[in-house]
Amino acid sequence: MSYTSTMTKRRLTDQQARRIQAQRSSEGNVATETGQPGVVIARYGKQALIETRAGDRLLCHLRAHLESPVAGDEVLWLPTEETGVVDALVTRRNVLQRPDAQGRLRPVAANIDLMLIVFAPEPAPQANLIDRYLVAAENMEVEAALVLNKTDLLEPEDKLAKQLDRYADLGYRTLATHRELPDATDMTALIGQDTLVLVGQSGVGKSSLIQRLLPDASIRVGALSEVADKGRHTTTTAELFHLPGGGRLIDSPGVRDFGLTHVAPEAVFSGFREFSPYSGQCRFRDCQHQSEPGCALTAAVDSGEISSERFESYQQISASLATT
Ligand SMILES: Nc1nc2c(ncn2[C@@H]2O[C@H](COP(=O)(O)OP(=O)(O)O)[C@@H](O)[C@H]2O)c(=O)[nH]1
Ligand SMILES: [Mg+2]
Ligand SMILES: [Zn+2]
Repeated sequence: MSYTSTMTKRRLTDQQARRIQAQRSSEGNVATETGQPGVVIARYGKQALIETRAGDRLLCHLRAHLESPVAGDEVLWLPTEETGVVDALVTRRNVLQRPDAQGRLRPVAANIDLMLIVFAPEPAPQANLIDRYLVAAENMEVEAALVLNKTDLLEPEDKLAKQLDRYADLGYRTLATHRELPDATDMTALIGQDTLVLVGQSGVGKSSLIQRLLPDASIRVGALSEVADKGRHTTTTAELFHLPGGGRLIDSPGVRDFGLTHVAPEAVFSGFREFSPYSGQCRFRDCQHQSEPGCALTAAVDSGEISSERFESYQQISASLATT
């Protein structure tokens, strides 16, 4: 039987991926030779919860040596006697990665349209965390938007509201919200039909935001009801949710720190989008943008074209790369 045969190539070439896309778009024509298309809802250890094209959910095993699938990944799976097995990973458009406790880079979520960076008055934002996420987003070539959450806890004249405005001035979409607001249309307008990943410090309200957008309690319980040993996995895995109006949200697990050890210094520069007009404008080609004469960036800070907060943030992130 075809489903017992193993594919020689686990990872699909772009051409194969396009073929699968084509097959998916032509009604009812499932690729029997290469398995059936599915999307990863969440990965739990050596298994992945897959949603089939028919909308069924299936906890699948993973073929050995298969690159680790994560929430948002497109896969091909094959039925087995008990459940199924993920046989191949469709080439990703992009992948959000971050280092684990041992400093190894791990995929978190794939095929993202928009990164929603959530911050709140409580817990107070870590220095530079928003900018580190923005660097990651710019380098993934994924649009980023900022959500100031828990505005019910905002003090009058709170500097976080001004910070949000500063990001809006840079051209990022922004939103201020909290969980008691009766209507979430501004959130749903932001999401549209896209696949979003929510990132931010643990405790800023990412999971609560998603719950607010999901009307049905049974969806809320979500994938975890189908997996044994829930406690251990809730804190370590990302999970994909479908919204009633279309659009998909990926909740990413809490992280204490989002290190950017895996990016090149030039990538940090290009992660600060307002710096691009000054690229290559410094007197010295190898300018470190610290206190060199003729530095175009420091001149732009002095003239107010670049905010000193962002410039400081850039310097701190750059310095953190140098020491790791
Ligand atoms: N005051 C206030 N608390 C909130 C709000 N949203 C969530 N919380 C609380 O913040 C805590 C962390 O929320 P959670 O959604 O688990 O955060 P996550 O770690 O980012 O997923 C919980 O105790 C929530 O009840 C909000 O809009 N206002
Ligand atoms: Mg959470
Ligand atoms: Zn410079």
